[in-house]
Amino acid sequence: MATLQGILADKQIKSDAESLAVWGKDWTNGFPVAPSAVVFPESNQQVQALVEYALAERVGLVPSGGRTGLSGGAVAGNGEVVVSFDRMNRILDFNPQDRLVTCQAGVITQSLQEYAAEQGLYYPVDFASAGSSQIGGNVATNAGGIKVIRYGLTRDWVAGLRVVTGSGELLDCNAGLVKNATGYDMRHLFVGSEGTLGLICEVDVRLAAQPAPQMVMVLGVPQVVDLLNVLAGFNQRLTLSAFEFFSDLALAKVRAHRELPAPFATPVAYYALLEFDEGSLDAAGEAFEYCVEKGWVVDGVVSQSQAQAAALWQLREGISESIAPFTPYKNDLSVTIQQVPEFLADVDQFVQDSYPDFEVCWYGHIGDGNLHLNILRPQHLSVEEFMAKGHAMSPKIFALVQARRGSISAEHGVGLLKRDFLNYSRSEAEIRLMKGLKELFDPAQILNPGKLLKA
Ligand code: S2G
Ligand code: ZN
Repeated sequence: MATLQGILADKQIKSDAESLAVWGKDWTNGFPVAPSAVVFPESNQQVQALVEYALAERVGLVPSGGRTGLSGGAVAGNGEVVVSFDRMNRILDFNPQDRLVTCQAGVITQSLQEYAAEQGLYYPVDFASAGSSQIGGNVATNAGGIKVIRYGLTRDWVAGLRVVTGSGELLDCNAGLVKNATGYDMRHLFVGSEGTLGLICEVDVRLAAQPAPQMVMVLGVPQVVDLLNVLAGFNQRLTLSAFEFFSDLALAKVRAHRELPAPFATPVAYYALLEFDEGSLDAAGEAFEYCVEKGWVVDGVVSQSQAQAAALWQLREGISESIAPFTPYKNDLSVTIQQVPEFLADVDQFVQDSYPDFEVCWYGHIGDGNLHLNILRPQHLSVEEFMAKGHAMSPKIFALVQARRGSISAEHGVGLLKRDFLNYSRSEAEIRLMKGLKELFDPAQILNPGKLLKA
């Protein structure tokens, strides 16, 4: 019989109750947590040996990075072995000519951002959990965040991967090449696969040139439909690095939680947060005047320093943490940009009609069509009662998404939370083909079993 002790040192294996509870979950609530062990490999070869062990013992493996996931993608609820990449956290190489940095999967996103800056370059994927998330998990979920409208998603910066498949093979995908026309690009199969096709061990990350110093503007937008008019008004005049939005309720929660001042005095239903190069300040001023003349914007503020830019960003990036005490029922939806206003109004109306006592907290990356719908738990409902109502609500919201050919999970992944609703965004044919790929890359179904696809 194979044993974990035969593969790893004792310090690399944990099975005490506290460790199982900590490493057996992510930021998602409501799913059972019951791994059989947590292991901390230190090399690609040890990851391969763990797959051999799992095949021999017929036990599932759940890959675990920063454990910041929001769809239950890193939850181990059925005796699986959690494979944590915490000890595979080194930057292995940097190549200035190719602007390539090779990271082990456990490198913290913020550490990569800082390393890039030290080399005079820039890693442009950023989001609130960057201080905890790991690059391997970012690749496994194709993490998006707040700079997507200018720099794209994680996928756009992955130049190569070393991945161990469910058969124990170590694949070296693309090796950092810019051009490589030699058949199917396996790299892009693993990006967004949520650990179900392979265990990501190393990532070749391409870096960008450092941007100019950025400025932040927060605008008051009374009508949700005008958010997209404001986006168009600014896009016509300058290049935006970010275009985020949040509702007055979201702002109220962040201000209360972090004791922050309002961006300006005028009360308004929606806020847009924009970021741009400081050299575009005049163009931004013209866009602002144009939007005010059109009646789309009623007030605004622009950062006068990097400190104030960071303070304004807190109003957006602090939302998730500030509403967490209300155990929100989360949805992470996307439609094409031009559909956003009508879609948002449709969902808002549905929730108000069906659940008038629910507070709806809207925020997100509206510049790329991604809306975070967080419904706050009323005090009179228990978490279980509220989650049950949320699950009952989801199919109706997903039907509104489906009608617009949108996504029921824009950036947080499918995991366990959205698995049973995949058909609202993917066709039967696509789901069948995804299951075929799963059988090809993980024939024994040991990799993150039950996630993303129903067995
Ligand atoms: C955001 C963070 C997670 C959430 O703030 O953009 O992706 O939905 C989210 O609270
Ligand atoms: Zn987001």
